[in-house]
Amino acid sequence: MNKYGYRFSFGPWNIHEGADPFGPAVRPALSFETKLPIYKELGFDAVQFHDDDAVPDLDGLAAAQIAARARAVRQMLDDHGLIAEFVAPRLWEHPKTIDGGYTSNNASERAYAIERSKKAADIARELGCDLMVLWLAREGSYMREAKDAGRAARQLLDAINTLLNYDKSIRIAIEPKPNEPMDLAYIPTMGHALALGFQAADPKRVGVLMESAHSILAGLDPSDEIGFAMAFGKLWSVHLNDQNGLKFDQDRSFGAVDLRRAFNQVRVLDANRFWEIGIVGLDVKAIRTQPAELATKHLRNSLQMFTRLVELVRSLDEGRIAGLIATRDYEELDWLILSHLMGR
Ligand code: 3MF
Ligand code: MG
Repeated sequence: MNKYGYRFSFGPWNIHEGADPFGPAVRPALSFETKLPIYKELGFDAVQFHDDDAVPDLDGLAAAQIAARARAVRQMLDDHGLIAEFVAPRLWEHPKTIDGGYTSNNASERAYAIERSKKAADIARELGCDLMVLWLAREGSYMREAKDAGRAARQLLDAINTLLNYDKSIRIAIEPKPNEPMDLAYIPTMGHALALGFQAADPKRVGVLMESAHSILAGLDPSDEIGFAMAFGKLWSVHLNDQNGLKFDQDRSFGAVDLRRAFNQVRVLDANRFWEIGIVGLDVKAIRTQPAELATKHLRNSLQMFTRLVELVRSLDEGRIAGLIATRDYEELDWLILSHLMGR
């Protein structure tokens, strides 16, 4: 926890080997055990999990084996003074998810996606957390005519209802993203995610996770996406990072591309007391050129950036801002914010 009461998290995938679609790994893989001590060293409090980050090869395991392995991971977390923030079913790597999970055109593949998600809920329970994140990676299309967007929306709702019914205490946070790996995803924005959640059988247990890069890729402003979700008490987690325009999902360090955009995300989180609601997740990746022994600085930078921006947010002259709004002097407001970010 930082001095302002915020807690921080990342996933084991955020310390990674640097492979990209055009080249192999450039850094050695670290085991989960090796990554764990790094959390506290860098000032983090919580771990985000894919189901198979916690229980590798879970497809071949029986329920009791999955539970036993998850309990062992819980013990490792306890030993390091860490908690689990959420578990996300990884529905985009298995051969049965090539055409999507819940919205696959094949019934047995859809059934696989549901069974796999139930296992993720079981793992979350064993890890002592009640939050499941659904990044709906392949729930979309490359070929408009191959799927049906309306049917897909109903299938996604059915899947969410099935999970809410399977585990009566799980909460689900949908993580929207407009593209990549799919050409077009069915739940591209906060608005789509919230609309789906409000239709659910138990809407109180469905919220959202906002990822900065995903909002930017959708052509939207992340702070407005945060504000929209928080207006309805629905922002339960964030993946703060940064993104240089409309290209591949970069997962750059928070604030590395657009400082003012990062500042505004922190400002709306802080105004809505996010520290009382959730954990600040940083879904950032070291750039491929970073040497292995220096490949956690993106996490340090992102956490420090958040804390420094909280300080800037709280030292803003809010009275002066209100005055400039009253006189509609938005150019002076522009200058006030820019001067503040530049330190004078
Ligand atoms: C993809 C993502 C994912 C999700 C993760 C947890 C690998 O763009 O952001 O990171 O955050 O699967 O939901
Ligand atoms: Mg993410």
